[in-house]
Amino acid sequence: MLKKEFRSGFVSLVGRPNAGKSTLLNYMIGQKIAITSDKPQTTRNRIVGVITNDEWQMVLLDTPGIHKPKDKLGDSMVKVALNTLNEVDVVYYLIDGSVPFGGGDAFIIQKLKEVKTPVFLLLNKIDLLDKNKLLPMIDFYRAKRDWQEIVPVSALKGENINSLLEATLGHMQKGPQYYPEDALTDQPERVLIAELVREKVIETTREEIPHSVAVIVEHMESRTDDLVYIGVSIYVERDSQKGILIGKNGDKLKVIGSRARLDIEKLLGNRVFLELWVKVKTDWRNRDSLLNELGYRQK
Ligand SMILES: Nc1nc2c(ncn2[C@@H]2O[C@H](COP(=O)(O)OP(=O)(O)OP(=O)(O)O)[C@@H](O)[C@H]2O)c(=O)[nH]1
Ligand SMILES: [Mg+2]
Repeated sequence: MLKKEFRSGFVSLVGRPNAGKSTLLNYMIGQKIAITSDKPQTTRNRIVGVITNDEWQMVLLDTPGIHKPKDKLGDSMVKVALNTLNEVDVVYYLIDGSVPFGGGDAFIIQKLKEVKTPVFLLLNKIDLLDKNKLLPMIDFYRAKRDWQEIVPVSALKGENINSLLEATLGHMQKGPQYYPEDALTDQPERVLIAELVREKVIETTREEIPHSVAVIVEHMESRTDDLVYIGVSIYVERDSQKGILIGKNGDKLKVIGSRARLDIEKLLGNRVFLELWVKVKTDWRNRDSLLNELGYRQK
């Protein structure tokens, strides 16, 4: 029997902050490779997720939420997202179906009108919706643009993701296997670890702090066969934020550390000794050299 020709392609996930892009990426990959949170602007970089089988490979690109930038980090995040639109075979434009249409989505739809790539409109979070609202909502969005597909989904519950995959496969062309068959992501282990720490900081803080935090793994070494030592710096922008993050008697930092350690141990399959330092880097979100050092793309 003749083997079918191998197919492959790229899909970019774009949308406003909090639409559920990273949740969808994790669901489709079957593992947590992107951190998620209920606070906007969680993802700061393009994150590759790979699905491979004998017949095809799909490379998904999770991107930062498109928003009105207030600093250089924000500029870079929005550019990262918009730059993917013309590089891929399919764009998934995720809408949070549980919040009203607003200027942010009007801006993205305008941008999408300028690209030739097929765009799937994904109405996400349908688990939160009254089913009677779905059809009128689909009609509302149908009038906004000529979408390749409109797919209601729940990234959190995994609803309708199989039909989404089927529809997407129709756009994969004959092509190479871009990543090894066992690759799930392009992120190095140290980045995954730093991101898990950042996720716990976002989870346990409010207002400006989640946006003011950057995390770097400084040291990582095996101390014994089953114990890895990991030293991590958490950067904030002001002394007052450092105080909040450490908390009374170091309590807050302890919570962050123990939650992060559990996730990191799961990731590495090893016991972990995690040491966290909080440091101040004034206004790092507007300083090119620091943005580069912290791994946030500048284009
Ligand atoms: N109920 C429900 N919640 C969802 C769904 N998808 C995502 N969420 C929640 O929405 C919040 C935002 O999800 P993320 O995946 O971090 O959103 P994002 O689009 O990656 O956000 P940014 O990285 O900030 O652009 C999280 O609290 C998720 O648990 C869904 O289908 N249903
Ligand atoms: Mg995200």
